[in-house]
Amino acid sequence: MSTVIKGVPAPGYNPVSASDYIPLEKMREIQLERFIKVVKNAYENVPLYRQRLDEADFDIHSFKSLDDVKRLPFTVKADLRDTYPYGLFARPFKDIVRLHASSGTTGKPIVVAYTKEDLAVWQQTMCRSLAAVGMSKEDIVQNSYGYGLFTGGLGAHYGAEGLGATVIPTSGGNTARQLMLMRDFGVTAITCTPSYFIHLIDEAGKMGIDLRSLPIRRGVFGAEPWTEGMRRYIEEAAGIKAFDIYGLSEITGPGVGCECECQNGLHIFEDHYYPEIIDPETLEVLPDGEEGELVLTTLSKEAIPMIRYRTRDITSIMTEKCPCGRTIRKIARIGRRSDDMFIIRGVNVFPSQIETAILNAEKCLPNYQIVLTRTKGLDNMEVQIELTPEMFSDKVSAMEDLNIKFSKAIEKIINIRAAVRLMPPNSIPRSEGKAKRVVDKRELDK
Ligand code: DLL
Repeated sequence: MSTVIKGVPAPGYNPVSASDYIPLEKMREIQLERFIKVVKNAYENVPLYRQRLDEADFDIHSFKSLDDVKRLPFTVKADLRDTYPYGLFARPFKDIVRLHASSGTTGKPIVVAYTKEDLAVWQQTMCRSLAAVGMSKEDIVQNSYGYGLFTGGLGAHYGAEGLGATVIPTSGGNTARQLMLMRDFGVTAITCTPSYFIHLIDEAGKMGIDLRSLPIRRGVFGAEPWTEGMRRYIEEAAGIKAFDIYGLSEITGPGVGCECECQNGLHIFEDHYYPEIIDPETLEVLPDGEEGELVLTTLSKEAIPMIRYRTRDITSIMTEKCPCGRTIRKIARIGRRSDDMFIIRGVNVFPSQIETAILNAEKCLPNYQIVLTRTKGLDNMEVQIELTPEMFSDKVSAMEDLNIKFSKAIEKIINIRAAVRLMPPNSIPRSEGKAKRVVDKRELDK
């Protein structure tokens, strides 16, 4: 499905990006036209949507402008779980060519499906993502997102291939081998989770490989929240430019949005994904610039249309024009999910706040874990921070000073004192995919 508008030039940019420059009014027309089609598809082919739309008294013939979107009911993750595995499919299996699944923390995974056309759109938005960060067919891309049911591996793979780049499908894991290949194959760009790249930096140091001396220039990191502090660390330690890419299985996978070379906000590929920001309490749509929960509608997905899907990801739609010239809107970096938040002694805390505090306080690796326990009904939070060998000292007073420094930095941001435990190098478990930042033992302890 090509949305390239003839006559809209994108000089100097990869032709795959032409849809990123569609004039605003034209884009709204495309969105409305596709929105109506998607709702029709959902109504006609998915019993749950038919029931919801009838309950909401939504008559498709009354869908005349994007303002009418507000009248559509929301979809939530539980809808996918409740209709497990195939209840939201709008196409028969003869038209479906791939399934992916996202494992939740509890119970059954959610299942997502794609027609051939859906895969073509996904590849296109991934191509546009990689082109936006300056990648091209000249690149040799190491794809260390996990291959399999997770959408990261195949999503990035086909995107890079579509761009004409050379893909090395390493998947996650076997870190020493990854580093050997990166060096020997002259890798110029990597795609993986930011936490896995931190691990690669760490291991490279141990193997005596200086990433800054290798040809690698770009990294496209996503699938989990990461901070500006982490970006600074990665860019300095590896001598690359680090870019943020966003997506979720329910909507397609990676490539719903991606940063451009300006590294300030992620452009949403608005011709395929319609973004809204809502107040998660009142469910009111918020104006651009205000922070709230991101709600996404797939504008071209055939196999599973998603109407006003509540992502739980907290961000805002940015109001300023991007200097890169793209007309598609941007969202601010997603630092947190509404369900990531934990409450400790009445205070709402997000792991990204702890990460910012740690990285502001000291030049250390962003390897940390937050352990929550409950003793006699009282919640305790311990922030375990891994030290680098250089930070480690056998002087007790030096370690105490460091502990106080971290503790104060955390208190400054979240307003409560946290117990800090300094951990020896390599003691916090590494992940090949998404890092586990919070270990909540409160249910177990009571
Ligand atoms: O993580 C898809 C993906 C793969 C995105 C590779 C980017 C790169 P899920 O496993 O379904 O899909 O997880 C989706 O991960 O709702 C966010 O909470 C979080 N997430 C994804 N990208 C980012 C990001 C993939 N750049 C969930 N920043 C989403 C913050 C992110 N959180």
